[in-house]
Amino acid sequence: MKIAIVCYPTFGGSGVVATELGLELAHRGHEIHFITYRQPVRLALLNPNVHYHEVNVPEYPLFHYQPYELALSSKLVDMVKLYKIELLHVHYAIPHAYAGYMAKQMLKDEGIVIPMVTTLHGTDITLVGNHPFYKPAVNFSINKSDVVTSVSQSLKDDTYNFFNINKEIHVIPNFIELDKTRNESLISCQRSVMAQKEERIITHISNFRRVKRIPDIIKIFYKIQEKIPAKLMMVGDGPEKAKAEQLCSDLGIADKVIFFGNSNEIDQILSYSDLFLLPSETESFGLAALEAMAWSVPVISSNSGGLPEVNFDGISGYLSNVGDVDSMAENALKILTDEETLKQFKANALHVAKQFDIKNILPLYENLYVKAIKEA
Ligand code: GMT
Repeated sequence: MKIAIVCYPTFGGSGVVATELGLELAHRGHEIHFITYRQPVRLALLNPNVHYHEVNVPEYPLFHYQPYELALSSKLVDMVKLYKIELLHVHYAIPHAYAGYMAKQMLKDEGIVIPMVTTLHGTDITLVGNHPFYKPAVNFSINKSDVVTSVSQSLKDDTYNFFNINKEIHVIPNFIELDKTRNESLISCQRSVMAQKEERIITHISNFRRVKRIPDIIKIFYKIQEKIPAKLMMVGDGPEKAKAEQLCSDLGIADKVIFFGNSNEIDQILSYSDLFLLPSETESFGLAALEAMAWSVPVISSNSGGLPEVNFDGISGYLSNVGDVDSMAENALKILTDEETLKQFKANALHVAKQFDIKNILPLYENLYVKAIKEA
């Protein structure tokens, strides 16, 4: 199939999922066209089946806001015609589903019928999309999609609750590529640069937005390091980072916390981590938790949104109520203080992650694509 993938090219989960999906589809022989405003961070172009088309929005002083949707829908029309693309898969409703619908309409005028699959990722529904300023347009573009998927049952339920949706929503969970090679000597060498042998390494990765409850992470870590030697790896960047650095300094633990900023070394950092913290206010899925589990890292998380569908309580880690930092620290210590328990949780985390192997999930998308093209 010839498929156009529209996504955000940044470090965010929706862009990562879209990119990994496109790359795996390309490996399977499909022709994939990424259409977005910058090359996605995880996109390696060394594959003849992978194309990247940049959306340019010319600056014009008259426009207070540059019209990205307009440029995107025009680019979609042009690329569909040029490459004979058969299907659009848009990740994140805002504004991609909206722009995709406009492209479909323009193409229809020229006698070209193309189906559109929209994947809902979370913040497009739970945090941003149901704002009154966006809601009618988001509702409209979801209902006008030919196929709608969501990354968890929880997000599907939220979408039906917040919007007036007359379409079936297919739950297709996010996935992970498990065939990564572990280089044990490299791992132990990098680990020794970051921490002493006896220190447990605890990690958090996100875009440091408020929804991630960054201060909770610092508070949980503070309680952990009171009981056992430990280091905290904070990976990513965003609006809450400066405050988090200040909090570490106020608590006198700045020397035990490393702020990496945005990093392309996620796999390396996870490979030597002992525990992952994700106490978010909400997560439609929690891809970062799954990425950690794929590296055998147990997860301490909140129990909101789709997190219970990924992190299994008492198995791959523990879940607590949002904001209950005492319970999260207690659970972390339960895992970290005993070598055998840690070993068991690590094995469990990997075992659970295997359920989300891309090899199991990708055919679910392929089947929907085939059906959508047939029915278009
Ligand atoms: O979590 C973020 O801040 C980024 C956001 C995004 O749109 O990229 O992530 C959302 O989509 C991810 C991929 O499906 C999910 O794993 C995240 O849970 C979801 N974030 C939220 O729901 C807050």
